[in-house]
Amino acid sequence: MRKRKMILGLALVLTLLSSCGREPQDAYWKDSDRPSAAQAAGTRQAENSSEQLANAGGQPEEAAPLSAVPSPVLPQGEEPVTGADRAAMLKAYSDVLHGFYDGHVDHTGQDLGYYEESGMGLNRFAVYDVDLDGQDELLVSYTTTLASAGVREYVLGYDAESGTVREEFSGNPTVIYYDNGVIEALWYYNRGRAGDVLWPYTFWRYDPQADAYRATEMADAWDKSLVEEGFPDSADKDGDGVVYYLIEYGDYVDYNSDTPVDKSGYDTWRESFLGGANELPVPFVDLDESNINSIR
Ligand SMILES: [Ca+2]
Ligand SMILES: [Ca+2]
Repeated sequence: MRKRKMILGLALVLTLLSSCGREPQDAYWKDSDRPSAAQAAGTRQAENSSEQLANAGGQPEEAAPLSAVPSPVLPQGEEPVTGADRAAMLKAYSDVLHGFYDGHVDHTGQDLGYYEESGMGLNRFAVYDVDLDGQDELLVSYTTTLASAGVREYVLGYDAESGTVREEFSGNPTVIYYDNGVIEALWYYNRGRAGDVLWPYTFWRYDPQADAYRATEMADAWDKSLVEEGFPDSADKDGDGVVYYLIEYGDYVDYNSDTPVDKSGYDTWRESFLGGANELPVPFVDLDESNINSIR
């Protein structure tokens, strides 16, 4: 009997040891895959889940380029949330935050997973009027999971009429918000030919009618020093060995058949989204009990 207990005990120890050293099946989020702070601050790029879908051969929503974004502007027929409605809004936001914090689920109840070793403190949120429509959104950045689909940043709005929280934007973290309704969202990976030139990204634009952001166009680059064969020298007018690919959201970059532009064309394109815009100082705080309670 004693011998059997010893064997059982040994088996338990071995099981614990092996599970300590084993990564979960769905773990493929690695720090090396993420843009560094310097990359994010320098070239300012990003990604979102629908892009992963596009890159994986899925069916992302159609690109919907919008004309110039008026700002700030309320969606037609909407009033700023004030008074009792604001209290209800903050209660709804608080409930959503508790979902992330306590249950590791997003506003729809989807389980995002939780990687304990990274600690809940890495997650952040803000209550802030990021789309400049006159009412505060709830922004949540959730990264403490090994499930790649669980690593997300959300902009959630509140519908006072139905008393519900709904999504205005979601993508992978490393998102830059501008004061003209534009979002710059870095892709999940930079595994093409852009190297250190830029981290591929997508521009989203706020649509006041929908009170939501829409993905519009994406930027990628080809650094000749990484891949020389087939490099489109004819497009590289300034001869610096770099050309840029500007494509519609949902499309794929085909380095062999797409027509690239040079730096000046890229700058003009970027200016068409960001000309005169400033980065918004979104006041993110740690996702913890005390900060969640402080919003109510
Ligand atoms: Ca707003
Ligand atoms: Ca060039």
